[in-house]
Amino acid sequence: MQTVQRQSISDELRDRFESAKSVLVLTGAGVSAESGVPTFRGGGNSAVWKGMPFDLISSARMVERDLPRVWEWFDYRRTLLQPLEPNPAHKEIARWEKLFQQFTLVTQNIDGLHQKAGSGGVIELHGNIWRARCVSCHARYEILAGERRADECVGCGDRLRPDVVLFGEILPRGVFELAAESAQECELCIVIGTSGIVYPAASLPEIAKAAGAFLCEVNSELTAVSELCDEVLTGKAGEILPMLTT
Ligand code: BV8
Repeated sequence: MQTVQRQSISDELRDRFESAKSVLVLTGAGVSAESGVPTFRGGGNSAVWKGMPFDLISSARMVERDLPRVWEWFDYRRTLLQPLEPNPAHKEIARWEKLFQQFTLVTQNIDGLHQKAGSGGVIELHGNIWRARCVSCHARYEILAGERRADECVGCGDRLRPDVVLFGEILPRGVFELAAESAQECELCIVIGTSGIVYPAASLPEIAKAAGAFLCEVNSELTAVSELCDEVLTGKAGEILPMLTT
């Protein structure tokens, strides 16, 4: 079935947005693009750093093989992120939190920009770049912008690693289950700025749809999720999302 791409909100979506009691929002790198955060895929090719594809440098294997190089990659991304601010898409989503009885925001992003925009209770599926964790006792440490980060755990002295979920690693206990529960219960699921390729995150729209939710996508291009959707809004998240409340 040909996916119909819209630039304006249908009456059906507006009605469902205004009447829904339980809403799930899933975001990916595209929601931070207008803040200046590079996405991983776009324009057909995927991010490469110093000759290494991102899903290799961001993998469990690399932590075992060369943790200092993994830190170099995440230190570089933190310096990029530090001056960046939330954009209208983040701010709009933060406003939605108060509009619904049950509102769940699930993100694949590790940039912390949803929280900076005022969103609370954000389910971070893949961790957060502003945290480190001990490889053996799993103690967590905040990394402050502009400050030198620690290498060792003050508790047990072992090495610290980025507190993010790398490829080949399972998600933190209970985090995906919490998101899947909300997907099962929501009446409206809005998928924003994700290519829908990375699992298990990409299974959340499938769970919501199978449970009878109205599935809507906001993305600047068609994705692996589009054909599953009841409504596909094509354009920039920062321009489209405010249309839902005006
Ligand atoms: C796991 C943190 C158990 C680190 C990340 C099933 C099938 C196939 C493969 C697998 C499978 N199950 C598991 C796998 C393996 C793997 C996987 O999914 N591989 C993919 C590549 C096929 N999954 C895993 O390894 C997961 N763990 O399954 O554990 C296990 C263990 C061992 C073996 C098997 C199973 C862990 C995955 C998490 C990895 N960590 N991030 C870091 O950031 O470096 S993933 C990272 O990449 C992000 O968090 C995000 O999830 C993903 C990037 O995707 P997006 O966010 O969608 O970004 P992308 O650039 O792709 O797209 C941006 C979109 O925005 C585009 O569509 C663009 O059009 C749009 N856009 C751009 N600008 C705008 C816009 N839209 C609107 N407005 C704009 N302005």
